[in-house]
Amino acid sequence: MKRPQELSIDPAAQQQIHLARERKLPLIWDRLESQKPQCGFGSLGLCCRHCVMGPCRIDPVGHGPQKGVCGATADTLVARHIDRMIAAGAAAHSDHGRRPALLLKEIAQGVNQDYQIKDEAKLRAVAERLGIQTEGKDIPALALEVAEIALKDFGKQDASPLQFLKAYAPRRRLELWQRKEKELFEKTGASMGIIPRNIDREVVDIMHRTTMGMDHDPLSLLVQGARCALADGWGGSLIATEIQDILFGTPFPREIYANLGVLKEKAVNIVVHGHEPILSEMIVHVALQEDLQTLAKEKGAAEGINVVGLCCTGNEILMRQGVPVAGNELHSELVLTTGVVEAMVVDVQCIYPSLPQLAKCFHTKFISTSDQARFPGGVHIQFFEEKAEEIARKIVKLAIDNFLQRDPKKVHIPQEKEKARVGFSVEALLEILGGSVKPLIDALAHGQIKGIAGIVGCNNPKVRQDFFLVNLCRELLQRNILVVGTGCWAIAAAKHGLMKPEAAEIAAPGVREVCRTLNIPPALHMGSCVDCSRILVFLSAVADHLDCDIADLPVAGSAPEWTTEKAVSIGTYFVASGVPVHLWPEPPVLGSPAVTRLLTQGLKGLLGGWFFVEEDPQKAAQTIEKIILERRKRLGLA
Ligand code: XCC
Ligand code: SF4
Repeated sequence: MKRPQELSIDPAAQQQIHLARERKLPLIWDRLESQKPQCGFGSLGLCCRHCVMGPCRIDPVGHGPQKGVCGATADTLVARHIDRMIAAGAAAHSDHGRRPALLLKEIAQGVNQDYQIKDEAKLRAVAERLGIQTEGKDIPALALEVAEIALKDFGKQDASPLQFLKAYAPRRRLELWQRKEKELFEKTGASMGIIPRNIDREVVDIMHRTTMGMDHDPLSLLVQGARCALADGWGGSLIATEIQDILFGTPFPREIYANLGVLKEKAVNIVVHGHEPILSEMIVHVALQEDLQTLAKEKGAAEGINVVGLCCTGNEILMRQGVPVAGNELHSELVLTTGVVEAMVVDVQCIYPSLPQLAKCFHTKFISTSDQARFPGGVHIQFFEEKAEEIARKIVKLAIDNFLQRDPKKVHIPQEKEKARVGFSVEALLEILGGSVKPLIDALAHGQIKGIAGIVGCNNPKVRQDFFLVNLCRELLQRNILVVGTGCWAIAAAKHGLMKPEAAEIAAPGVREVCRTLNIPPALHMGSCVDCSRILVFLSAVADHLDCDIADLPVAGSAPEWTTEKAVSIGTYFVASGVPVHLWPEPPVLGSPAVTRLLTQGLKGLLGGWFFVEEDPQKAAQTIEKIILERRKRLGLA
């Protein structure tokens, strides 16, 4: 059995793992052990269950079958599988984006009274960007038009590009996608589209084309994969970010605390976990209401109610409300083992189904709220946007009532918490830079900053928690590469002190100087996973300013502890937008050398980005540096 220190570099996690073992509470790492050895066919992408002539598998070493019952080859199996991962990931982000779009429409029409539009300036900016005539129109009228364009991007039936993509992608990139569509047709005689038409349709297209007896060509499968991923990045995720900003406010820099130490022994602790901010914003709001705070104190919680976040729901309220974040994905079980969580309230995505059982070992109420995410063993309180405040109050009251059930003998809160400066939306970055990207471009041009790397994505129990996320970041900073990012990386960076302005000390002199001058940390928190769209929008601003393509910029990305299908979609839309992307662990594609070659080399000529796999943070940083230096050279920079 591995020691806690081998499972996580986070001292708070180590303590809780140790504690859980003493009390014989099963954790995610134990279940990973119990799955070993994991299926070799699955790991290589060489199995298929798309029809009941199967399940089929293909022998990677050539002794067993080389074709599925229908005749599908390894190349088909692997490409189809990666496509379905992209479709699932894009579906998750985009279905999330649909909710704020619908809510915006309901607010505009006066159907929903529980929410208001908080950021009118952002609404105007988005409307203008979408080409809406804004003059003389009031807020509800503008909101309705923006919501309708967003919803149309989910459902329009013509083949024109998504309106959000057209309004936000850089000029040169749009031209490149169009040119490449033509080139593909000239070369192959087959029509292959890169530019997404309708967010839902690109997901459906993949589900259709990957059924038995449809698309068997790895190239055409991967091109559709790219199109679907682009519908996520420049569509569903972007819509989520932009409309959430309109509804709840665009993030601006603020100080917060991160790690399990944000839990309070003398307060009613409510952990909100998942991805969508619609419910959690309301929980934060009602938890501040006088009568509920008083009620909590009457029950003996001297410090009232303490709402803390986890994962991306955590990131959303962290960025906008300054709510402390208890941890990233691998903290989601550990937070329960502190024994002080009165309620864990979840919405959608990345919520381990093990949580309700674990909650039962304590007094904790595990409360699911989404019609799309039910958890046997937990409590379900159905959330409806139009009754948001009432439902949020009910949830908070339940947590307060539960305070008296807490067992003091089971309480252990680690002391660890770190200060972090977060909230770097594109708007915030532009303000810091004085209104334009030019100062940043100058710093890049003079070599003060060599390049920019985005680190995104999850924790994965196959990787020592936060080890790769943190060390890759350090390695890049030491190479004068500025780091931005989202998701569980961002929480890791906050927990480990990389988001304090003082962390600039560990960076090489150029980045250090820039951070000191601007009073920013060297690792910039840009939000939740759907907020990877903020990185796209920022790259777009830089590319348009230079009148070049994203593929010309000295930038690269990484998802070094990735877990979910959503991460595959994110990686793919960065690649399809011209950004090379590092991955660890390796994706299940190695069973097809042809598909592997396409992903690691072939896509470069087509889309400007490509994937590479590397197990070691230092080596990954070296490769990213090399890519950045090559791109600088091509741009004519020293
Ligand atoms: Fe989920 Fe977004 Fe991954 Fe974390 S980083 S494990 S997706 S919470 Ni997106
Ligand atoms: Fe097997 Fe082909 Fe059916 Fe897949 S689609 S399960 S490879 S027969």
